[in-house]
Amino acid sequence: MTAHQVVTRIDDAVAGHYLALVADGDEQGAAAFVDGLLDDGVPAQRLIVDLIGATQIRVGELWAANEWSVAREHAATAAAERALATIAARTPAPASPAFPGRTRAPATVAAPPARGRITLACVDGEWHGLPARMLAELLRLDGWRVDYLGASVPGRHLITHLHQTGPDAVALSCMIPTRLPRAHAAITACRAAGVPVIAGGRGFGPGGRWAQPLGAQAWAATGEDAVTRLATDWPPPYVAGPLYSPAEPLSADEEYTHLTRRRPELITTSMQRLAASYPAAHHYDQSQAESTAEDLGHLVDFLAAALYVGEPTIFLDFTQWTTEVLRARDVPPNALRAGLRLIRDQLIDFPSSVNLLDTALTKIPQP
Ligand code: B12
Repeated sequence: MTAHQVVTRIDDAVAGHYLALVADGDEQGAAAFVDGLLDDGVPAQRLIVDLIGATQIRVGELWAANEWSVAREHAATAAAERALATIAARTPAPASPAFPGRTRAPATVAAPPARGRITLACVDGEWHGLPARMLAELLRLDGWRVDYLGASVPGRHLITHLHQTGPDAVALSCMIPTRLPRAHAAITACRAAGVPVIAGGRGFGPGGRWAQPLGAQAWAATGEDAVTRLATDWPPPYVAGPLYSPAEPLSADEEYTHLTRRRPELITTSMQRLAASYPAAHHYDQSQAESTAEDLGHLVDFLAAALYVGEPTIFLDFTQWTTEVLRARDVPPNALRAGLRLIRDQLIDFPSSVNLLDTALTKIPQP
């Protein structure tokens, strides 16, 4: 594709060219390409959703299939962030009070009326910052003043920020269900501070099924849905009553607490016993041992989240996905099986945990 070809929509050639740029970690190239597409008249929203977002999902598939290293994924994500920043720089900003009439950037899009102020944050421990950044730009384009707080925002800092800025809404992003307990705490605190919460991100489950039980007043599947919801149906009606009322109210609460408290010990003991049940681990180098310990940590975290929400699929989907990720890296299913058994053996007095671990074990393919 040459620079002077005029592009009006995002087709395979455009997507392929952009993927090649981010695959090469070419931040400048990705930014310049997006800049050119804006010049051609492709709407910023389409670039954010159909180009940057769709490519990021493809990046994830390439990483999961072991075609890309984590470093290459990080470089691609950095290039995507630069591309988003380019779009932001081309978006009209409010006039600066110090220089009335001067905007911070040349206005290439007609400024929509201001809708209000919104705080956007990723839940504590949630490092998937890009989807939230995409949402921030979509909301900005729709006329919101967005305070984007970024990845992993501790709940107490979020609340301090709310008191300082008095927003009309909080948008809370959670991409992995292991962060749901923290999301629950943050939502509860935001509501106590009198600010309604819209939740989003795939961590809230299919159809956002855990958003409302955890107290969020609204949920949206995509950034564009969130824009519509906030523009047409906000603030949501006040609903009194308990914030958490799932069908099975925190039935495994005690097990969850135990798991989270004993997390370090569960991992250390599993690592000490691993070679006895999975002999290949005898020859692990430092980095293999570290990533195994990290994987065990994820297993414990997903197990804990499944217990917290009372939803087995959180754990079972993760073990299925991990089986595939390990397979792509030539790690046989027996390694995962050994890890699950080692955790199980330490939780023998905890029936919900044992039940979940046993179910996961039956689903791992036999050698
Ligand atoms: C890039 C990436 C990473 C990067 C993140 C870099 C960054 N700065 O963002 C890194 C390497 C850090 C990472 C780490 C991990 N990741 Co990751 N990651 C991804 C990946 C490939 C892309 C995420 C992304 O940007 N998607 C693009 C956007 C467009 O996706 P989207 O969901 O459609 O976004 C929209 C909505 O979610 C919504 N939305 C998002 N937030 C909000 C908020 C509100 C309020 C609203 C209304 C809407 C909304 O709007 C967005 C725009 O339309 C996804 C796979 C995927 N398919 O998404 C996995 C994925 C999210 N990761 C996953 C996992 C498991 C992990 C790790 C645990 C992996 C590991 N073993 O180490 C760690 C956990 C880190 C942590 N604690 O946060 C899983 C989560 C599984 C699950 N749901 O159970 C996924 C889904 C991969 C998979 N299984 O297929 N990851």
